[in-house]
Amino acid sequence: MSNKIRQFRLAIQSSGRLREDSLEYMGSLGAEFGETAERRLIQSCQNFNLAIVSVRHSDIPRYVASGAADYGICGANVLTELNMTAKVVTALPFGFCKLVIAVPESSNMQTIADLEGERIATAYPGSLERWLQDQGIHAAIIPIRGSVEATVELNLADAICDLTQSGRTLKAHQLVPLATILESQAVLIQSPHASKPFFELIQSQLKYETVR
Ligand code: PRT
Repeated sequence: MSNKIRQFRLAIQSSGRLREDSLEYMGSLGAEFGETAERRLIQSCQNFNLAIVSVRHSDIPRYVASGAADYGICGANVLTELNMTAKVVTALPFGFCKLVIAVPESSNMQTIADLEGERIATAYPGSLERWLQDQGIHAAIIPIRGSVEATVELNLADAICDLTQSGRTLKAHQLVPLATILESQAVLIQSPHASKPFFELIQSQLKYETVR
């Protein structure tokens, strides 16, 4: 049997809004990565017994749940979308956004009840479906992978359900928020299979660093 200690793994977004903040956060804890080899999907940390696993944001909860990654950094909204619970180690100070229903500025839809029978385009069909059920509203969900804000102008939908942060994208498409489905920020999650709590791992690696 090998005595080699298995490297711990942290799953982060491979590219997109949360990647740089996730790397910066790990840097603030003392982790060093050197030159990021963008094509390397599993990259060893230079000074910690930790590898960064770069994957699609929406896949992070599954990697962590299965134990393929010990820890992960993702938006809380993706846990809601996948209807998954995870051990949240800590909430992180980035990735702040809201999942909202938005309608055209000129629309007659002014209350949640006005969504009855309408078509709502979204990249978050799971979250939307559960919210509509809770509200007792029957609406057609149009699943779209991206550029959701354009769907109303193109008459594919009557309203949208999408993430917003500054609100500028909604405004640019003459859309206004009608309801907030959830508020989100980045969270650090831990696998039920992880053999060490996240901060214990960080502490042990820092101690090792100082005696090395
Ligand atoms: O990696 P993968 O392709 O699976 O994920 P992804 O395409 O969802 O990645 P990405 O980078 O778009 O989003 C990753 C996560 O960042 C989201 O799930 C949220 O947790 C978080 N986040 C924070 C945001 C935003 N803010 C945000 N504003 N994600 C997306 N947006 C988009 C939104 O969809 C809209 O198109 O930004 C636009 C609106 O921004 P404002 O500032 O104009 O309101």
